[in-house]
Amino acid sequence: MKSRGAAKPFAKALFALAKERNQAEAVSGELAGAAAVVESDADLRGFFGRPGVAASTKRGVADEIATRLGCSKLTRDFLGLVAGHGRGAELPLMRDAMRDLLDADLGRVRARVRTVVALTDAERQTLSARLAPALGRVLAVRAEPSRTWVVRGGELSLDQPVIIGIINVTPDSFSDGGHLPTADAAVAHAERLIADGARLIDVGGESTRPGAPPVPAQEEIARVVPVIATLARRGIGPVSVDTRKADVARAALDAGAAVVNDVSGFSFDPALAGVVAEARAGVVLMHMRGTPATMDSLADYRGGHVAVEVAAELGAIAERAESAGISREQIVLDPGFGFAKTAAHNFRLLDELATIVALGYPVAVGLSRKRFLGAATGRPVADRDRATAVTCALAWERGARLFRVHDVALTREALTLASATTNPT
Ligand code: PMM
Repeated sequence: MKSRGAAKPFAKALFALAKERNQAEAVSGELAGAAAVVESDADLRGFFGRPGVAASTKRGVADEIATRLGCSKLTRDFLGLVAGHGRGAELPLMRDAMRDLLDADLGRVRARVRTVVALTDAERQTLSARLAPALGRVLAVRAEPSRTWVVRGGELSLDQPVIIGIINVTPDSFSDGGHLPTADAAVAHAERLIADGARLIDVGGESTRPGAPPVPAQEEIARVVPVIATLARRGIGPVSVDTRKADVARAALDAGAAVVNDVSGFSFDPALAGVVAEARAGVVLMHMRGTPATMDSLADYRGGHVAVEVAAELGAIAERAESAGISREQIVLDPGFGFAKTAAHNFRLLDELATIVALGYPVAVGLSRKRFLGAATGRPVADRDRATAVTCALAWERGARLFRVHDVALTREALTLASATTNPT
């Protein structure tokens, strides 16, 4: 059983802890505090430090606590590992293990748990000092996840999954190019997506499939603006424009768009950040490397640590966006499934999505009908909506809040189940 009531004081304790960042006492207080929340028994505060309690018992209690608090499997594993050790080893162990969690390498966490107890006090202190800021950040995100996303003219609640329905007005898009040949067909499709449960409509006029040729800005504007203007006039939306170009974004925002979705993470057109800042639009900043023409050759991540490298690059992108005058509340990050990633990278990135979520911004995922889903299921592109729905549910469990998909109805069903499981009433 998970208790919503229990999560509140736990979140508060974590938030207080995160504020103090470097304070070791607070770290041990977090574990003890969590125990007290669950059992309402002051004795449990000392539980994890008490000698004579078997490590397996401590691990069992930690797992129970984490389960009741609705923690992810990653966090449950982490608490279990930490809880199995005595008080002396607990703090440096926790911090060190947290760093490896950031690296999303549980194998290394386990190995370190076995060796870190042998470190000297000085070594532990050095490690702790180095790891404390990262730990603080992770805990702060868990304590106070973003609950809303500020878009132009309003905000979207993130308490429930946000499904972004895809409208590609391109002759050659990756999975659905050419099926909406007129603006009227695109608008009718958008109406259907909203009826199916989409809370944002993403209109794109340039294909980003691997090797796709670039589209001139005027051509892209001619494709997307009539659709966006009609949607705005008829109150269908809110609408996002999927573009890398400042001129296209400006025209789309003028026509009524509320969000800019940039697959290049502001790396294609240096003027785009200023356009978003000035319009106070929401923005989705996606990770990729190179361009659609070159990205496949850039799928190289040191030691296969794709989530860590993507998180580092996305973190830098978000920082640049904030320096350009875009507020944190306007930003959503997207790890860019299928962009400069092999099938193996995509699956690992999905499994380790918590590493991206730990950056502290709401996370969107674009899994819909992508090649790596076909690689695992053997299904052709037209038959990957079930795979999309399943992977969206897995992404929700790992902290994603926004889901860009073609088949809204099917994904909505999967996400309704996923969110009912992690947010029981
Ligand atoms: N994928 C595509 C296009 N735009 N935008 C975001 N934010 N995330 C994505 O993963 C993404 C995107 C390519 O897929 P499509 O051609 O099927 O639209």
